[in-house]
Amino acid sequence: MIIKEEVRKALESGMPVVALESTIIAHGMPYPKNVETARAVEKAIREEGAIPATIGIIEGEIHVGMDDDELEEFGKRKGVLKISKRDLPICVAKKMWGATTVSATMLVAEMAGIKVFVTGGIGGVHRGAETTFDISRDLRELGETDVAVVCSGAKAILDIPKTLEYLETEGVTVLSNKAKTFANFYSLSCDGPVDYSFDDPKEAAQILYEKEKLKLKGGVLISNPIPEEYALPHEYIDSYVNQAVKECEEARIKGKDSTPFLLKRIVELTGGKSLEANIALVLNNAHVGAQIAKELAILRKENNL
Ligand code: PSU
Ligand code: MN
Repeated sequence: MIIKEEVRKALESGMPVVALESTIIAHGMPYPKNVETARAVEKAIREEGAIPATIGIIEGEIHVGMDDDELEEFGKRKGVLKISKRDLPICVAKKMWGATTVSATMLVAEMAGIKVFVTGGIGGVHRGAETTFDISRDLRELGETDVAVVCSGAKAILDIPKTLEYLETEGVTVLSNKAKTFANFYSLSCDGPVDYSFDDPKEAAQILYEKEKLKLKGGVLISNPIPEEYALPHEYIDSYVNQAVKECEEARIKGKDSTPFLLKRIVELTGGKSLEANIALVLNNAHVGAQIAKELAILRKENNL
């Protein structure tokens, strides 16, 4: 594992570090918006006083923290693999390029000692999972790996109530930032309630800190709704999501290819509106995630954890 100097120093001195995934760059957004977003997200984290660490695999080497050229390469290179937990050893052995999903990024973040990770939306239970069994590895990883994931809920292409049920089965603590409902990715509508909401990043950090002290295995999901001015009306986006899901089935696109197909198709159907929303929510998550990482770093330092 190659930890970028700046990230290593920050970790050693107990400064706040925020992990970022590379699948959203390589498979979640089109070039060049993907690279612009990756850079803007890193900048947002720095503005809050934390250090960003984008995670990905370059020629079989796991990188924690990337420079601008590496981000660019993840954004435009052809044939970058989409890496979930099961793909990690293969990508390393074959010395290939791999973009890490939420599950693989969580694993690497935990290995590196990073406590907070920011993304757009996690993977979850797919619509029709009762027949396809398509449930993202992300949910199991949240059950097992000690990293807090700040996101705008699960991606809108999924079955949100079933995703929430699965998170409960996995024992994942779900916290919602200033909202009583689970964030609904592109929109502000409600597909499910969240039991606990917080108003201040300190509150969220306190919960992460207590969880660590109790040595409870597994992640915490921090749900952060899209800023109101960027939210898309639910009826508007849902019709396109449904159309894309239908097209995905008709084209017999399955497994790991379905999420990239759906996101791309929804960008086309909305004339780019979904992409703008996706970028806005990730950036907002970066600010909130960095604030929580900062508060957590203070608590850990004060208590010599
Ligand atoms: N969030 C986004 N865009 C993305 C993803 C998340 O805004 O592209 C990626 C994450 O890497 C997540 C993956 O882990 O989609 C889920 O893929 P799957 O449904 O195949 O598990
Ligand atoms: Mn899947």
